[in-house]
Amino acid sequence: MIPSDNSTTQSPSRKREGLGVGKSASPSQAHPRPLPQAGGEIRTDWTREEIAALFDLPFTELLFRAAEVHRAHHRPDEVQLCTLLSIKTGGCQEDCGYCSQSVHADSGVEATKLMDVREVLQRAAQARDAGSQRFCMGAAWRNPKQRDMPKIVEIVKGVREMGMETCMTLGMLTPEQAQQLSAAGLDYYNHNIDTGPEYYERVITTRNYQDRLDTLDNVRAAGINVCSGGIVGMGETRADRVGFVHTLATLERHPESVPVNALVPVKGTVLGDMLADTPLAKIDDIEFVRTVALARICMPMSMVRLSAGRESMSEATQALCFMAGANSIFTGDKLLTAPNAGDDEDAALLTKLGMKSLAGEEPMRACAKEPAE
Ligand code: SAM
Ligand code: DTB
Ligand code: SF4
Repeated sequence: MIPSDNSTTQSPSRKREGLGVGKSASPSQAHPRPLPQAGGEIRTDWTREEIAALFDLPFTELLFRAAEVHRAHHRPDEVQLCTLLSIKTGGCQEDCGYCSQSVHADSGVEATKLMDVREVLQRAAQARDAGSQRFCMGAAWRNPKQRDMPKIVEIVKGVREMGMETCMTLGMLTPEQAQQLSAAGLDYYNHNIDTGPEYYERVITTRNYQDRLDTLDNVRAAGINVCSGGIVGMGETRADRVGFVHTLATLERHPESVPVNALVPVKGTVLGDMLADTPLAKIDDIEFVRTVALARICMPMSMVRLSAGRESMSEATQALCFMAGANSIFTGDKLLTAPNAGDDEDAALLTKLGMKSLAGEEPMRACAKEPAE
């Protein structure tokens, strides 16, 4: 059981050679230009140059600034615990180069139908009893069909009635579908921009960056909290990581949650196969922590979720991510199809670090409730 304080409860480019097995930029040695201050001020006018300059800071300085911003808005000893469930696995028509669930991948993941409502609710109850605060449900769809919506709505209502927060990730949404989910009481919608705009088309060809941003707009307009982040370690350069943070940090309102995934390289996927046995097979730990720190500095009030890839990260790297401002994780031994760290390991790590489960409300949501002056 995770330590908790419940006192206040709450074609991929089919051109594989084009996928950017490029160089990661190395941090520059000197910083002659003045660097932006990182005092926790909420801004949506970040420039790429400012973000790049922060990225290039000496690691210790970057970590210190991120930790300062973190403390201005969050309790540094608290971590939010979320649980993931794949409610419809595999057989997805999209060609995301990282994904085991794409029909274009030869990953051995079997396609299933949408799970029965009862089974989903049973799994949610188990997660709640294990200390999880939010139940995140994913479907391997390009977009939900209208015929799927009644069942999805029933699931959202059922999980909420159990006292858990709900999050869904179902692919692209029309404005009408977003409204339907909002009316059902959905708390969060996860839809990742995945990477910077320039690298995006090297990873996915069946939809474009603007499609992702349009869905985020539809979710926002429907009044659902936005969860949007991406994946580090897909062979992108540091400039692409700057573009990724820049896109999120310049949205009209920052996402309430920003998942930062480390690529889980899956055999049979374009990226898993392409990066295997190359120096880019695993993202450099320090570069990953830098990306987390940047997300924290540029989006001070958002929950930054240390997402996929934790099972292959050392305790020390995860601890650095928490120092850099990560304050949310997925618990349990499985993500959607890939393995996760597991409750026992997480409980041991959080105990070792003296961290506990988030007890209060998320800053961005608490802030949204304050009456306007
Ligand atoms: N089909 C929906 C969509 O793509 O929006 C929802 C499910 S999809 C699996 C959710 C997110 O998981 C993706 O946007 C991607 O960022 C992340 N993801 C998928 N496979 C991954 C992998 N192998 N490693 C890291 N993150 C991954
Ligand atoms: C997110 O950014 N990470 C989660 C969640 N949103 C849905 C998904 C991670 C998937 C990892 C690969 C898998 O399990 O297949
Ligand atoms: Fe489909 Fe989502 Fe996987 Fe892309 S990431 S192939 S949209 S399930």
